[in-house]
Amino acid sequence: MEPSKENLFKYKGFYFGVDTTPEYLSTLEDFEIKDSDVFLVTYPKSGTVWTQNILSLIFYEGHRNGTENTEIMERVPWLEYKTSEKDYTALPSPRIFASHLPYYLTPRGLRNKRGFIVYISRNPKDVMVSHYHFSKYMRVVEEVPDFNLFMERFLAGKVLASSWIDHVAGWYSHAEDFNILFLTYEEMKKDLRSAVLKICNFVGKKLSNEEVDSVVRQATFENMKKDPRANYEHLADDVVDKDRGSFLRKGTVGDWKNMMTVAQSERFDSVLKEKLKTLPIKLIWDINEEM
Ligand code: PPS
Repeated sequence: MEPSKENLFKYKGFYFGVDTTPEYLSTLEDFEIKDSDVFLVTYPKSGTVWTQNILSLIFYEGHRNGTENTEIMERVPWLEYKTSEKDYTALPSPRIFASHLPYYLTPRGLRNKRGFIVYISRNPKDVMVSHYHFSKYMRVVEEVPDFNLFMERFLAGKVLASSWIDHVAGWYSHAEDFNILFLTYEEMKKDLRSAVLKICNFVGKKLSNEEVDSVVRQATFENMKKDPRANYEHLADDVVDKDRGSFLRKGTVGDWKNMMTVAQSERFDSVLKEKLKTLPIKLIWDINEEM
């Protein structure tokens, strides 16, 4: 079953949501990169909003101390989903962008090691389950109510951002072309402070211990859930169905076990098994697992 054309279109072999256009995407190759630019890159449902919030807290004192009430989407806008009136060249430096792009569609400047890329990955069963729930909440994402069918779509890469394994393996295998920091959702969950410090060191941002504490405190799942900006509560009713979910849902490692049957999990493993061996990271499927 093919994805609905009302929700997704393919550009250079990769599925995009319909809130961008092939014309705009074709300009991104030449999108001018500044050395100070920071790009947060993820496969969907891997901790994007979480890390957008962290980057905003790291870079903006007014966010950290609550004196400014700017939407996180304003501070860390989407590269490939740009509404026409925004002028990205006019953003203050360092500019921070979020993106789901595969490595091969990124601006050429990034591939010349300019700017900073923070790439977050998450175990694909949790990614898939999170995406499945998200499709009920987000109106622009096609809802496939039958979970089995959704899983087959996910495994075939017929979802937003195409195949999970191609995305993650693509970025890892081309790491040498980029100035890139890899983190996982699971390590952020296990030790958020260390993850925040790694990001600060990578982007060269010096914060005091108290400032780091403040970032960490405001980036926990519980506190983000209470923060309307971090939970994206400004989204309009024609974009999201607030009766059927929220951006921050459970925020745990291993929630797939509550959704997938043993047979589904085995089917998932059998499709990805060989390709997973090529990844240079150990995937964490349960929070009690050794990292
Ligand atoms: S999107 O649509 O691609 O931008 O989604 P994304 O933000 O990448 O992923 C959403 C999942 O991330 C969880 N999340 C968090 N987990 C732990 N701690 C914090 N602070 C946090 N913030 C967001 C969010 O709950 C989604 O995961 P699930 O499993 O659905 O809860």
